[in-house]
Amino acid sequence: MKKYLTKTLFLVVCAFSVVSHAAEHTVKMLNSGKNGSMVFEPAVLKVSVGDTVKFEATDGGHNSASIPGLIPAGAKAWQGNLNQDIAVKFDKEGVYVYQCTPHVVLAMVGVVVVGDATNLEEIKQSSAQLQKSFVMNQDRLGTYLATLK
Ligand SMILES: [Cu+2]
Repeated sequence: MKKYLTKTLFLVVCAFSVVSHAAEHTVKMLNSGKNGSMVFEPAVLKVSVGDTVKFEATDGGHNSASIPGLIPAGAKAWQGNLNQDIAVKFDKEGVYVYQCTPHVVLAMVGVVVVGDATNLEEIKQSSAQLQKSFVMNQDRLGTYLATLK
């Protein structure tokens, strides 16, 4: 009897560890953060495939929107409204660069890495033009991308 119970308990523990729960992460949209003004925090976020990121309208006047050409091929784009939270589920691996539409010129951009940064080199090349358009914090996105391997 005791042996049976032990075995059952073992199987139950195994079953629980196999079920992986998709996590939910939060990114704040801020007028002023630890690393400057007009920032997403955390600006670089690593998640697993299937996770959800909630972009939180902590301060007003911001949104979160993916940037065409700066997400993995075939990945779903998103476009949040100003002053509103938006939850985005990430099903495709790779690097995603997103912006706050009214403040992209101030380099209010962020990076989500889903699984491995498989498209990092493409993202670095494709984002060069965008980085030139920043009138402030011109090295910000480059610094973010440099933290990835
Ligand atoms: Cu903004």
